[in-house]
Amino acid sequence: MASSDPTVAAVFDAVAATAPEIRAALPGRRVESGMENASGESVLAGDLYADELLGDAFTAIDGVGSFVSEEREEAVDAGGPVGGGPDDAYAVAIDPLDGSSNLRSNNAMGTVVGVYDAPLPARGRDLVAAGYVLYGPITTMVVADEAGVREEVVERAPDGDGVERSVVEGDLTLPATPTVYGFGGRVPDWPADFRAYARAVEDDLKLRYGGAMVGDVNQVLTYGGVFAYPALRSAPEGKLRLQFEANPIAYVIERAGGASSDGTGSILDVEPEAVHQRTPLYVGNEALIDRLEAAVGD
Ligand code: AHM
Ligand code: MG
Repeated sequence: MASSDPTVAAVFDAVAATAPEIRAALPGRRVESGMENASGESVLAGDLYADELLGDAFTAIDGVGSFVSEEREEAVDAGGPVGGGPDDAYAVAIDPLDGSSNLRSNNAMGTVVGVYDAPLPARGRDLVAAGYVLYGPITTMVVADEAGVREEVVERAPDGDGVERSVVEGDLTLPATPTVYGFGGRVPDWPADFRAYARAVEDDLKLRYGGAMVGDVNQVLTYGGVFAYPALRSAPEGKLRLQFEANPIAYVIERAGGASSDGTGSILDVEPEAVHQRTPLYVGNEALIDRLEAAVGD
C-alpha cells in the first residue's frame, strides 16, 4: 500500500526503482574511490554510485526541496523552500550505502532514507516518513509513515522494464518477546556502564551482529531485541549520523511499537546542530531501552 502523501509515495517509488540497479552495480564497485566523505571515512565506488543515482531521482521529484547524503558535504537545493507550510517541500536525507565496508566481505548492506518536513539539520520529530532497503539474499524495502510500517520485496520486473513490488507484511510490529542483540564498537572502547548493560543482556538474548546497521536493525524488527551503536570512550558521540542513520531508524522502530534512545531520551528529540552530527543510537523493545537508559543515563 503506497503512502497517501504523494511526495512520500514518489520518494519510496524512486527508492524501489533504483534498488535493483544499485544491487546489480555492487559487484564491480568493491574498490576504494580514493575519496573521503564529510565524516572522514574512505568512500567506495559503490557509495558514490548509489549516491548519484538516488540524488538524481530525488531532486527530480516536485515535492522534494532539498537533498543531503552521508557522502555530500552540503545539502543540495532541489527547488526548496522546505518546511512546515502547506506548499513547502520536504527535505530528503540518505545514507546511500549503509554498511559499505561489508562490500569487500560480501555481507548485507542497505540504503537509509528519511523524509523531513523541515530544513536540515532537522529533528526526528519532523520526519513524515522513513525507511530502508536491505540488500540481503533478497532485496526488501521497509517503509514507515503515518499509516504504520510495511515490508515489501522489490525485484526487477521479468521483462526487465521497471520493478515489481509485493508487500510481504503490511503492519510490522516488534515481537513482544525479544530474542536478539547486536552492539557495534569494540568492547574495550565501551564505557563501563554500557559494558555492564551488555553483560546483562547477553544472559537473555543471543548475538546477531553483521556490521551493517540496516541488517542488524532488521533482525531486531523481525525477532525483537536491541541494536546499539553506543557512545564510545574514544568517541562519546558514537559513530552513526543523526540525520541519515539514527533518526530514520529510530522513526521506523518507534512506528513499529519499539523505542529509541541516545542514552537519555528518544532519538527523535535530539537537538539537531549539524548535518553530519553523530549520536549514540539504541533501538529495540521498550523494556530493553528503558533498562539501557537506567544503566547509562545521567
Ligand atoms: P557506513 O554508513 O559508513 O557504512 O557506516 C555505518 C556502519 C553501520 O552500518 C554499522 O552499524 C556501523 O557502521 C559498524 O561500524 P563498525 O565497523 O565500526 O562496527
Ligand atoms: Mg554509509
